[in-house]
This record gives sequence, structure tokens and C-alpha cells, in this order.
Amino acid sequence: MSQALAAIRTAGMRDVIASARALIFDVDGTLAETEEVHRRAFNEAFAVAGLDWFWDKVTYGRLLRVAGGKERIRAFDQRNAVPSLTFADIADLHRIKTARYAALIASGGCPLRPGVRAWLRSARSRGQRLAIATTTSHGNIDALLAVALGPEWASLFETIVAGDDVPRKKPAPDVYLEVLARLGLGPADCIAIEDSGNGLMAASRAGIPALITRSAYFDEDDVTGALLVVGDLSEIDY
Ligand code: XBP
Ligand code: MG
Repeated sequence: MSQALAAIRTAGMRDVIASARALIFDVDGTLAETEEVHRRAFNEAFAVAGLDWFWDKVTYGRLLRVAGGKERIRAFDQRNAVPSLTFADIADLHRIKTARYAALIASGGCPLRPGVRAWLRSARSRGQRLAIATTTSHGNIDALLAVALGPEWASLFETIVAGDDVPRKKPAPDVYLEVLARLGLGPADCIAIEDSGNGLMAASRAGIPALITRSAYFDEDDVTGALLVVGDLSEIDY
């Protein structure tokens, strides 16, 4: 597609997005590039628990196809013929990881991706309703956004649905269906903003058109069917 045509398409899609009654944001990889902080928190939790595990970037990139930190730990443990961790062990390990993630974010923060802050501000000025649909936990969302947006961050979002609020994590549509139910809107009234193939699938299965902002770990994901694909939200003058 020529640059001129791409620009026209982006401008056209901008108006489609601006006409939505609600924008539903994914968190990890979309609002901020958090996965390197998650990976460090996992590795620090393994060390605290006395496990000789270490997830390098290649291993973590593969494991990220499994949505959910607990599910990711279980998938890695099951690579052994005889898994070593019980469900309770995994829950305990994930609690340590979540505490490390909060501490890492509090000490170093993780900045919002380019354009995110402007999009949130513009959407609110248009009267668009904002929501979050994520696989991660409420604690992780608060840790990230309290630093990035200040202590009143939650007042920006009408509803926040996290991974453990619904039976099935992405790519199942559950988090998006729950957001729609809470907002009392139909899927065509909304636009999802995502970074991964799993996220696109979850939104699409809920019937919600999705804009993809490419992120570090999901840059190669197949995102066929997305409304629009951008490197980051600053590419659209919203
Ligand atoms: C991304 C995820 C999460 C994070 C880790 O969520 O799949 O599992 O990688 O967080 P999303 P937890 O892109 O939907 O925001 O360890 O809390 O799962
Ligand atoms: Mg994501």
C-alpha cells in the first residue's frame, strides 16, 4: 500500500474509532511495554522460591503464547515428564512474582507507550467511555497505572475486567464480553485496542473491531482481521 493511501486509510479509520461509544484497552504491551518487567519478576520469583529456572527472552517469547502468568508457569513446569509443582505451589509462586512486579514497577516505573496518554485525554474530551480488558491482575494494573497516571487513574475507566474476573483468559472472549455487559453496549459500539494475536482473537470473538498497536514480543503475530495496525498510537492524530 502506498504511503499516501496508508495515510488516507489511517485518517479514515481515525474517524471510525472517534465515532465509537467506548474504547476498550488491553494493558500489557498496549498501554505500556510491561513484559520485560514481568519476565524479570518471574525470574526473581523463581530465585526466591529456590527454583533453578530462568526465562530468557526467547523462552519467554514462546511462553507468552500462553495467556496468564499462572498458566505460563504451569506450561513451563509441564515440559518435564513429571511436573514438579502443585496448583498451590504455582499460586504461591505467582503471588511472589506479582509482589516482585509491583516492587519493580514502583521503583522503576514503566512508561505509557507513545500516544496512550493523548488518546485517553482525547477520548474523554469526546465523551467516549473507557474500559480495560486484560489477562493480568487488578494488582498489576494498579501498580502500573498508579505510577503512570497517578493515584486517581481508575477514575478514567468506567470498568476494569482482569484475567481472574472471568472463567477463561484470552484468546477466549470472556473479558471483552464482560466489559460489554457492564457497559451495556453492543460490540459494534466499541473499539478494542490490543497488541497481540491472542488479544485480537479475544476481541474478534466478542464481535468487537480491534486496532492493533505492535509491541516488542508480539511484533510478528498474525493480526489479520484487525481494523488497523500501527506501530504505536502516536501514529494516529487522535
Ligand atoms: C498479558 C498477559 C499477562 C502478563 C503477565 O495480559 O498475558 O499474563 O503477561 O501478567 P494482557 P500475570 O496483554 O491481556 O494485558 O502474571 O498477572 O498474568
Ligand atoms: Mg497485551
